[in-house]
Amino acid sequence: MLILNLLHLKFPLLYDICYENYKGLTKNPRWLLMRKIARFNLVRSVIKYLASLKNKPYKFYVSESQTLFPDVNSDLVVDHLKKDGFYFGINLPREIVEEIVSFAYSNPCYIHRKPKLGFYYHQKNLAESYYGNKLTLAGYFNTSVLCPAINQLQNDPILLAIAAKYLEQEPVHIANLLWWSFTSDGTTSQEKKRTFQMFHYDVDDYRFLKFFFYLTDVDLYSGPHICIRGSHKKKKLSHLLLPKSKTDDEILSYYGSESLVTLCGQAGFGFAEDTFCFHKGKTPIIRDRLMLQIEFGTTDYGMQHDLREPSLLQLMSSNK
Ligand SMILES: O=C(O)CCC(=O)C(=O)O
Repeated sequence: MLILNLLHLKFPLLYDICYENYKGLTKNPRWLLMRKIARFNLVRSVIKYLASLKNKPYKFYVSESQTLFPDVNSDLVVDHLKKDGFYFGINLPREIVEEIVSFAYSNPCYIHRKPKLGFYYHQKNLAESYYGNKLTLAGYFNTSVLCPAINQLQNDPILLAIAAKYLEQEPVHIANLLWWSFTSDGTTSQEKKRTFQMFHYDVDDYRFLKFFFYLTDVDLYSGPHICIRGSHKKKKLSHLLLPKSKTDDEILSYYGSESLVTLCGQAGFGFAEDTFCFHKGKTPIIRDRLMLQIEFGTTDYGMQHDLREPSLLQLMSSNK
C-alpha cells in the first residue's frame, strides 16, 4: 500500500495501472480480465454469442403505472443507442428531482469518494480549508438505501426494459453514482482525468449501459456532458491498445467536430448512453453540477457499487 501511495504522487499514470491490477487481483480477478479484454470487438462478440447459448430469452413486463417515464418509447431509445451511442429525453419528474436534491443537501458527500473525507455540501468552503485544496469532485455512498427515489429509479421498469433490449439479455444493476462536479477556473490534466473531464471510454463490462440525470441546471458553463456520436462502434487501433484519456485535439482530429454532442438541460434532464463511446464532462465554471448515474450490465462484478459499511464513513472534521 505504501508503494502505491508513493507512486500516486510521483507517477500518476503508472499508479492508475498498478492500482487497477492490485484491486482486481485482490478483489475480483474475473473483473480484471474483463477490464483487459472487453474493449476488443471480437471478444465482445464471442462473449455475447456464448451468453446467448446460456441465457433463455428474457421476458419483461412494463407496468405503465410503475414507471416514472410513461412517455418514453424503449424501442426508439434502443434504436438511437445502437446508432449513435446515446439518447436524450428520459427526463425525471420534478418531485423526484426535488427528493434527490434534498437528499444531496442533507447527507454527507465524500471527496473523490474517499470514505474518510466526508462533508456536507453547505460546508464546502470549510471542507476546502480542511483538505487544503480546491475541491473538484465529491460523491455519495449508499444512495439506493438512503434515498427512495434513487432506489425507485434503479428498479424502474422502463429503464430496465431499455437496458434489456440494448444488452439483449436480463440486465443486472451494477452501479449508482451521485456526485458533485465543482466549479474550477483551471484544472490540470491529471485532475481532469480524476474528475472524468478528459475524453475516455468506460470498460465496465462486455456490454453495459448508463442512465444519467442532471439534478442542477446545466448549460455550456456549468459542466455539460459531452459525447462523441457513434464512437462506441468505431475506434482506432491505438485507442484500443492504449485506453488512456485523450485530449480534445486527438479526439476531434479523428472523429471530426460534427461528431461532438454537448448535452445541456435543466435539472431533471436525463439521457441514456453506452459509455463505451468517448465521453467526458466539461469542467463547470459558473455553477457546481450535481448528477446521478444508474448503470446496468450483464454481470455484477461487485466492483462499482456505492454501498459502504456506515461505520467506515467519516466526516472530515472528525479526522483532525
Ligand atoms: O462528468 C461527466 O459528465 C462524465 C461522466 C463519466 O465520464 C462517466 O460517468 O463515465
